[in-house]
Amino acid sequence: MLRFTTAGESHGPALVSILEGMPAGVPLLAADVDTDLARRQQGYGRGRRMQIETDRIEFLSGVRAGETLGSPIAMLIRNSDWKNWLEIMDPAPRDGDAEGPRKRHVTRVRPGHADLTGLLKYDRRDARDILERASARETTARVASGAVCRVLLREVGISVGSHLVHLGGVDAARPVVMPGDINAASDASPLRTLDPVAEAEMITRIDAAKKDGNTLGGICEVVVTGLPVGLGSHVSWDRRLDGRLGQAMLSIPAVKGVEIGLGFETARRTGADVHDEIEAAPGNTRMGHVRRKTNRAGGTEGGMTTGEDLVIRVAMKPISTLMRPLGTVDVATGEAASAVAERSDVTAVPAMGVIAEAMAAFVLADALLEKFGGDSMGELRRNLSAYLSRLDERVG
Ligand code: EPS
Repeated sequence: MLRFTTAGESHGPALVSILEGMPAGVPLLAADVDTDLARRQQGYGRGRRMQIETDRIEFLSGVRAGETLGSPIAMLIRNSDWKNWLEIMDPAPRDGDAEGPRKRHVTRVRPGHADLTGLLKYDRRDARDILERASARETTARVASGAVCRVLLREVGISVGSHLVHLGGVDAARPVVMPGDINAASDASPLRTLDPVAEAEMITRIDAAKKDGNTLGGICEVVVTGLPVGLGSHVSWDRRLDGRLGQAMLSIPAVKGVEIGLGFETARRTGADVHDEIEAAPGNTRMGHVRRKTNRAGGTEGGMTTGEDLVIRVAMKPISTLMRPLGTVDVATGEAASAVAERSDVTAVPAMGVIAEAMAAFVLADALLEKFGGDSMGELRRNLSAYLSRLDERVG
């Protein structure tokens, strides 16, 4: 139904995001996308690069007079840092290239990064040929397409938010009652966390890691509200929503784990303490006039949305560029060496939450279009409303 692709190197001229399959008639402004790009750039613990960039999109296609056309939506995001990398990243050969490597070539490959495996697989000598694309800069383009998906979801009452629940060994307490607008609350925090006490301790740890030339990982929780029952399907492995969300989340650079609802904890409990009892809820059309007494499942059963909040936790490892470099091999000489120590972030977990929102928005917009179809927003709305009417007739 929906697909997107991105292109661009971290220090190249620009990033491109192309989203195909959006219905016509979705109201869309560049500002809708730029807001999410700006949110992704925030977060205590990021490096100097984020002061160089002010990410904004230019629509190249697919949008006219503030509405989508149904055609592919292409978005361009220019890299301000490109002007400092012209010589190094020039697509054309430069005089002297044949005699030796360009400046800032990388052979002291970083443990934990794509550097080494990429060099071997793609038969390159300079890890810059790998790291420029492996860079998390690419996630800017994901957030652009995800922001368009977010607008589609918003049009039918679905909202996607996130908050940081762990950083560098410190857990944030989950509020007893989640704020109605999660992002309004989490974006106000420099770490996008809803626990101010934990936030102070996390900041102390980031400062200490920076001083030590080290890096930190963490966990973000994505929460999606307003979903109708029945997105995804139990009938085939590749239509199960949990699997599709898992793939999308694990594709984010440095992400090593995903949980839905209680996740790994379900394996430690008995069935009575895992499954959510069902009760009648007359008038709750979106869920089929029932609800769960708890939401340990995190909003899916049998690979389909239940209509309860979708709760996904995403774990990110510490960034693999350390200012106090780890031991490696210099691939130019085969000798033991210290890994390259390029400018980078101490942590980017707050940004990862925004990226995880974008990936969730994409998967859910795809599942929504799969269920309700529609070349136009009007058609999608009619189909959704016919489905909800059927749910009303059935149990109401
Ligand atoms: C990154 C290294 C840093 C980060 C970058 C990801 O960039 P630079 O190499 O220019 O210092 O700031 O993240 C972004 C540019 C971004 O937009 O998120 C890396 O090596 O992955």
